[in-house]
Amino acid sequence: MTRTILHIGGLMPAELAQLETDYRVIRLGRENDPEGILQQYRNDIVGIVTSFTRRVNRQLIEALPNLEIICQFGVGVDNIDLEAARERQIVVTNTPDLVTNDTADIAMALLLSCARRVVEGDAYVRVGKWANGPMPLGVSLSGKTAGIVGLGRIGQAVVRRAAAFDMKIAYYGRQEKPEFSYSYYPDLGKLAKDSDFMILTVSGGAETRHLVNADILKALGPEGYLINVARGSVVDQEALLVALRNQDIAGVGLDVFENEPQVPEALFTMDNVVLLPHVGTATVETRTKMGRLVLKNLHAYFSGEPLMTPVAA
Ligand code: 8YV
Repeated sequence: MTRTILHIGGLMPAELAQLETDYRVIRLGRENDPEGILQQYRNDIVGIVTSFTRRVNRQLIEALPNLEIICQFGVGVDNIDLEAARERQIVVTNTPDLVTNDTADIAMALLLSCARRVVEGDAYVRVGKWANGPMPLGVSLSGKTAGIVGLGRIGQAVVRRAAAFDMKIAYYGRQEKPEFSYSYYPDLGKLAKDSDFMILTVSGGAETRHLVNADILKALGPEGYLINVARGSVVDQEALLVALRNQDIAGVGLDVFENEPQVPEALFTMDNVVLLPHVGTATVETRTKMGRLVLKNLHAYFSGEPLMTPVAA
């Protein structure tokens, strides 16, 4: 029997083609009438493949009475209503570990871009400003404090990179991690105050929503930079715009936004801002591995084998 999988998001073309070889796949993004197609196949769909920008909410889960597994193409699962899945004993998988290094690289790219004005410098040369004189100076990374918010897998990978740039390391998290000797701050405001660069690598979701608010940004201060490779929801975006306008902080490097792919236009005209379109995992190698892991999880589940990377229920 060919099983029916609802594809909502994620996967590179080769893995999507493989999915279509192995299963009957409903590609929601290609349907003119997604509601109608869901209605038509609601009893057949046993699995969902999705990615961060696509919501798998309670309404969708409840509309699919035979849904058994949701496979996330990514590590963060804050787009999935885990509670609704748990109630129905629907299995959820994600793609941890694979995404760690590339995401940490993007954190460093943003860090360097902000501190050394890389993006601004590129534009400076291209528009011919250089001939009229040098551009404004940047700031050094070495000797500065990187304040990591969330010392999980990605946070630790950022730490390794920041340490190689001779930065001091401090971190905030729910709990101290005694296996690391970096300075632990149970108070985010204090970490912000002592950080030159505050780097967000914490998970998204209700628990971390607007963790970085106006007070935290004030504490970061006019010489502090904010780097976000976590989730847009972690930062109060309105408060961030105010802080940038008032020069309460020195600058910001963002790979993620509150309502992707919408980005507040106010950011487009600010110099002290570097913007990326959520590319933390956007390399051929990583996206391919993520897709293969999605396929492996699906295969394991339907073969009755242990899942590769289940999300804890
Ligand atoms: C996205 C991510 O899933 O891993 C995560 O949590 O945010 C990313 O890998 C990716 O952009 C695919 O949508």
